[in-house]
Amino acid sequence: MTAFNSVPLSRIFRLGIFISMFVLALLSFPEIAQAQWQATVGAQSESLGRQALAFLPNELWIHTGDNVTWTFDSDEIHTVTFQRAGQIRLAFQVGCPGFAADGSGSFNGTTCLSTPPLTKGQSFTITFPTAGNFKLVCLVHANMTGVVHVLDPSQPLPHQQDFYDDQAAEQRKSLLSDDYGLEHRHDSGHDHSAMNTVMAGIGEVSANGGGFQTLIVTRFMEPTKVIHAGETVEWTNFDPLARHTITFGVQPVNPVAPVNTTRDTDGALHGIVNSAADNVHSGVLGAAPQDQVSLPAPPPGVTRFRVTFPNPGEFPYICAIHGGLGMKGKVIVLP
Ligand SMILES: [Cu+2]
Repeated sequence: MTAFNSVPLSRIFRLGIFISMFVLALLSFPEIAQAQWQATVGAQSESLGRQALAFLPNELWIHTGDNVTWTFDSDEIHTVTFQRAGQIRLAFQVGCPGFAADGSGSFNGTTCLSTPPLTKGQSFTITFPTAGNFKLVCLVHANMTGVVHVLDPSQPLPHQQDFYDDQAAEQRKSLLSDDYGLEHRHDSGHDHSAMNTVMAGIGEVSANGGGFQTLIVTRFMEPTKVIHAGETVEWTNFDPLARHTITFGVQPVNPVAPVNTTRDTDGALHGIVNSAADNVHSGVLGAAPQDQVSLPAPPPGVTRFRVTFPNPGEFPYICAIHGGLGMKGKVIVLP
């Protein structure tokens, strides 16, 4: 029988010496251990209504042979993806094509590497055996990029892990803070006195030395709208990146195509909700991508959706893409 107090002091002392020698060995030969770096993917407010679409931080300097572990921290999905130079970008459902499995992989610039779409609590580790500057992207969100500078071990690294931890915390705070005043912005260029308007999402894209980081607000800014029978509500998407829908009734499997709508002369889509049993769906709202050299010019996107309510009642709706993050609203129609 061994009791707690029967461990001899000499044994504890020997253990102490052993640990000291081990620590000394680590300090004396730092180049033996391949460094293990940490970064975060995504961040969110407590309500989930603000999502930082960002690698935190989005720029790292490491040595060849080092690993980077990216830990995901949002309910919104993201990928960690390194494409070959010049590779055509594929849909996030497709991957590179294909996804790296089992939580780890290696990237040397010649073969694309992508995680599947991952969420809060999951992580993925990538080894970089070859020197170079490698762009990091999320396949789900266009304006979410970063870079990993992989240097030869003979070159000094500018920062330690502490620096990156501080930078990640700073970037997270800056993206999720209220500094933008986004929720207080108004559609001043569009002021029909007869129109009841709701902002359907807003966001902000920013850039730094590592690439692009984006904040999206996955909320209807006036989630409960009170109107009178016969009136029309108009929703406008103000987000430069995220697409949203206004969906009454059944959520369609494919959110892209509108359901039970007609097109107004200015291009906005329009539905009529007579009763809570009606299915009316905007399809995805958002500005068209910008014209780019050597690519065909896209037509204007559908940014506005109107619904007319002939009858009194309460009509809940949801964004079919971000409902899981709490992007929901209600129209109360008084007689
Ligand atoms: Cu949405």
